[in-house]
Amino acid sequence: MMNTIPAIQVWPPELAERYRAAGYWRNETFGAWLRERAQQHPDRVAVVGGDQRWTYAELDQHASALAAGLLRAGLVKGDRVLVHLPNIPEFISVIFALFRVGLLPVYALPAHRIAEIEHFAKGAQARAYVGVDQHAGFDYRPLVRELQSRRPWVEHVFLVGDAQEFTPLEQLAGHSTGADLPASACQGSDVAFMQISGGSTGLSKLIPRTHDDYIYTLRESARICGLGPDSVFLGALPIAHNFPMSSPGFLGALYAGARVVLSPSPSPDAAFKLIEREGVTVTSLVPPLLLQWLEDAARTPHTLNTLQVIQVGGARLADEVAQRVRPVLGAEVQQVFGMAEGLVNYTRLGDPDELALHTQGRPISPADEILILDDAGLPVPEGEPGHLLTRGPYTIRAYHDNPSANARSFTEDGYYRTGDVVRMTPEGYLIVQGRAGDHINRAGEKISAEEIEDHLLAHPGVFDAAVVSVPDDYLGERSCAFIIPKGPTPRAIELKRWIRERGLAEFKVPDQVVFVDRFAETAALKISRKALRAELRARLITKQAES
Ligand code: AMP
Ligand code: DBH
Repeated sequence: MMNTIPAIQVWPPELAERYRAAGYWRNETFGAWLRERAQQHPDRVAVVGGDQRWTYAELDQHASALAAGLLRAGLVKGDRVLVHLPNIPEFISVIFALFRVGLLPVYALPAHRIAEIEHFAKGAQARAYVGVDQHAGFDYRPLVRELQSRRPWVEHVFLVGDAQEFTPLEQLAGHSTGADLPASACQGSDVAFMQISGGSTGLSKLIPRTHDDYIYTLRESARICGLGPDSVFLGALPIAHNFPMSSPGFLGALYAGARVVLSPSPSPDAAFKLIEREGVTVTSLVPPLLLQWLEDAARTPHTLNTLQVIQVGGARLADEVAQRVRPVLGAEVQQVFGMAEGLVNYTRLGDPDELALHTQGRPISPADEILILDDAGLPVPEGEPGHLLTRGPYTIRAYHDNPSANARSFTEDGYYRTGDVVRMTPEGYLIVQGRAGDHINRAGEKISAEEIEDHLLAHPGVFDAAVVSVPDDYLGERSCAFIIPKGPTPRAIELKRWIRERGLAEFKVPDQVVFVDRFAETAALKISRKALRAELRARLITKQAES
């Protein structure tokens, strides 16, 4: 079993030196800063979730005890651990336990199913899995059994709740306090964890982030978003997502010494109660959720007047919706345009409406380098739309162990091709126009057309398949699968069930299925899938407009 991270392409030494000299990278580590906070303000509440309420000292102790248990179980520094947890306090104690001893979390979303989990287990060569027995009506234990039978190197399984034949997480922490462990086994330049990409082409890719680069974004994000000891951050979206994790998210909130409140669901029902009870000041939402919140806020019995900032990101926020935030929720809207690969843009608090409501913000760092290029790779004239490329002190230089994706996604001089089409205002703010790639941004969840097509093609009744995005009033975009049947036409519902049974996350099930006899000539002529998808999408949108 390999337990070191294969060399990743990192920042060139002269750039790394510059980022250190500028004070962006401070050789801080997750394990160490949590310990510092716990020493500075041990009795301040750090995390609230379910019926648990932990102070900073308690969070630090939980993390240490779990860390000791993980080492005792035989895991060693550098091992990767799948973290497949919903919004519960254990999410936070587990990842700090892993950080403390140099084990690397690989974050999966609660919505992920066996197909995705197996893919991450393989890509990261994960030796352990941490999850829950059940959540939101889904029993994860059969998934874990299947995982171990397919990927036997996932030797260790720790579960919150009724663990059955697996190890209860509680037991892992039960034996020792971990008080003898050092605060951190790492240095700032080490990889701390792996995030997952939304998977714009093919399957999700693993994104290695270092302590130095991620902590830099936390520190700056907390500052830009005005977080301090009195802030109360609500984790409403699944906190494994990069946005509620780090922009500034629950990690930025903890870094700033604030309180983190975890909601089991982002629905207004669950969230509004917590906002009132805990005096929540800031939260992050995707646009469709914001719509729901705006709708429900009008008739909720709960008081929401502690809310100061509502951050919205993950997908384009319509200007008209942005405008309704202050009158309805009494809070300032802050647009966030980011990506797990790195670059994050914010509108700044107090920005004039022209920027706050109509742009997706500007980069965190003066060292973020932005290129906006035309199809030929030349800079567009000022203010014109083009492909966004970026590099900087917290944007990765390569995906984990994935040479072909790296060749596609990075230029020779280290720029990341975001796949987004943007234009820049004279103030240096970005407006997201759309994207060049073929993924579907379904309420902030990115779905790869290619991945779903591959699964559809495996169905015996499918001759060919093309998956496209369609504008949707509520979701922003929904997915539509065009299918050329083979033999008798299968029913749409059967193809949807097929996708579910292949063990894919529910959000990847096509929202709409359209059967066609053939694709246009372009496909027969072997013009790219991209052109085909564009053509089908245009046809569908025209039809939608006519009906
Ligand atoms: P992911 O690959 O899952 O990290 O998603 C990152 C992508 O989400 C970006 O490259 C954009 O395409 C999209 N995105 C994130 N925030 C916004 C936003 N505020 N407006 C429009 N698109 C966004
Ligand atoms: O969509 C995203 O991935 C995203 C959105 C806002 C993100 O990763 C982030 C902020 O950090």
